[in-house]
Amino acid sequence: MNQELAKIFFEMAELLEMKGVQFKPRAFEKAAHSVEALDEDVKDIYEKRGIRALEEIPGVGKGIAERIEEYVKHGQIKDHDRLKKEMPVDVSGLTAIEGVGPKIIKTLYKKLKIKSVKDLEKAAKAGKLRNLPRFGEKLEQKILKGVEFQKKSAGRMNIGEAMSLARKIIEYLKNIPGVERVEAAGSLRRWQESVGDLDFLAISSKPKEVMDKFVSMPDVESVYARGETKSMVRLRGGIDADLRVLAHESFGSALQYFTGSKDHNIALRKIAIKKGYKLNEYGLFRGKKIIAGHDEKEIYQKLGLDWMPPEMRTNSGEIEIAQKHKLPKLIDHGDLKGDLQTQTDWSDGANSIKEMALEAKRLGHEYIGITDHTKGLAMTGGADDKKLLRQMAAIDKLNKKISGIKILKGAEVNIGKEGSLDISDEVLAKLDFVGCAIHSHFNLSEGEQTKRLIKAMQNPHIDIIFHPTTRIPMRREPIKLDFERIFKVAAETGTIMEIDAHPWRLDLHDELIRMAKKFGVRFMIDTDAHSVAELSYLEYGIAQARRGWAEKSDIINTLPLKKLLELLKKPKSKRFK
Ligand code: DGT
Ligand code: CA
Ligand code: CA
Ligand code: ZN
Repeated sequence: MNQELAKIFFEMAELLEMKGVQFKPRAFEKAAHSVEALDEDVKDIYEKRGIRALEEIPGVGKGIAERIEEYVKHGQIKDHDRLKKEMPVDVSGLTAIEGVGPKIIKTLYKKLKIKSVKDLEKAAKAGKLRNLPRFGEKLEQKILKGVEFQKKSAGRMNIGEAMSLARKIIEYLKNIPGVERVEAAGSLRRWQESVGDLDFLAISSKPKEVMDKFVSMPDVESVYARGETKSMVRLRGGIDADLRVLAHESFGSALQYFTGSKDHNIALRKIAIKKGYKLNEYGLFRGKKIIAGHDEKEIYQKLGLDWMPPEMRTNSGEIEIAQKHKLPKLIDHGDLKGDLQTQTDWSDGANSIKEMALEAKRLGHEYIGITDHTKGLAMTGGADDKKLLRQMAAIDKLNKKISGIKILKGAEVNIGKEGSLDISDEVLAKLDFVGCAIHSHFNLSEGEQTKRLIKAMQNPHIDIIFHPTTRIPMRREPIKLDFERIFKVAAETGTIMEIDAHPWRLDLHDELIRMAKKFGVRFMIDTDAHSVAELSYLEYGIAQARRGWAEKSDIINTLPLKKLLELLKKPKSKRFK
């Protein structure tokens, strides 16, 4: 229920914003972020522990808790319905398009009765947008580009959403009597940033029962096919899922086959053929005799390869180095010692510094870096020099009170159009570490954009570039950058590149991580959390790093606190030499 509810709250925030209501939109947005990232379902929280427990969710006050209660009880929220009646538009669809916000949606609806992305595309193609107040041809083109970009990823689901959905289904399947094992395969097991459908594999002594239960899960919207050993369903979340029940002796080969990628499988099959074998989802065969199938590792070994993590299986060189037994040892889940990009209620986060620190401690971190926005990002209430100094004093105080976690003083300094920073060097010098990021002027030319970022990297106080390409998966294209130059300068100046782990960032992403590593660039994996719940997102960044073949030593926040501080003390150009 969390995802549904988060979607409603996001929509209410946008609808209230359109009406020009103050403050409330931010409250709904914060609650949406918080609910979206919760482990426990709000329905369970409410049914087990009542409305009081709902109020304890960060970013959820009394008013919002009552609406959650209303939704659990009645499946709808009256205020939401009322808002929708006034403005019956597909808010989440429209706002997902780059350049389209609440104000624009309002104008589009009032002037042209545009309700959906389809309506919008039609109007833009007909040149009807440019004449609207404050629109113009440039915005019309931008919107059209946004629509096209989104079409490319239509029908796919973000990894964060897909993973939490899949985990729930796996738990459900594991609890069915007779089920011995359940695994997710496909793009999800490879931690690809977007997922087309979910592929589940199971071993069970009672396949029929598993199929019955699978097709009648509460999440199922419709059933495409129900067979003895294979079923396919449509889930309410808007994605399809397959389940196959297998015998022990072919589970490994099925897991290998259905994990893919397809290109990786085709390359493997060629190797098998060369050796005189046959490879398919039922096993590796010599003639009619099965020589491997029970275990995935065995398949690779019999083909003369080392086993490799699913994240690497893209047929982009991994097979060749597995044949030479030279696979890298990838950074692993559990290797990180802390999180160095987090926002608090000092800017646009939902929680206090203390709450964030205590949650980081609970997660087993040694340190947490607080990096609130700066004044260039005015809508977040970002800090100027003075406010940042006050925050630093507050963190010093907290560090004296709290044990078991070190709070590091940082900032997410805003990069201006020409690469200027909005905090003075004097104050930057006082922070434990400094990140900076681009949040505006996304449409500059490659030359201008590259120059802009290089200028920021050349500042001796800037330790790290946060979400370097500013892209948003399935929503916003990356800014144009000359990555060879960027990574060269990053390596020369000792500027760290972030792997932003937030599932709606993943920036740098796999391919760029692999490229940057070749230049000797170092990385940090951070959550970009804006609430305590989002501090759990590190795993998505680790997965991207693994997809980018990064090793533990490439990632700065695998260092324990003491080593990290020693590193940060050195002048940045000498850190990695
Ligand atoms: P998705 O669902 O689009 O995010 O991507 P996948 O990789 O999960 O693809 P899916 O669900 O169509 O199929 C799961 C796996 O099954 C795929 O990764 C590799 C394997 N597979 C599917 N079709 C073929 C095929 O035509 N040839 C080979 N060799 N393998 C295939
Ligand atoms: Ca799939
Ligand atoms: Ca599939
Ligand atoms: Zn923020």
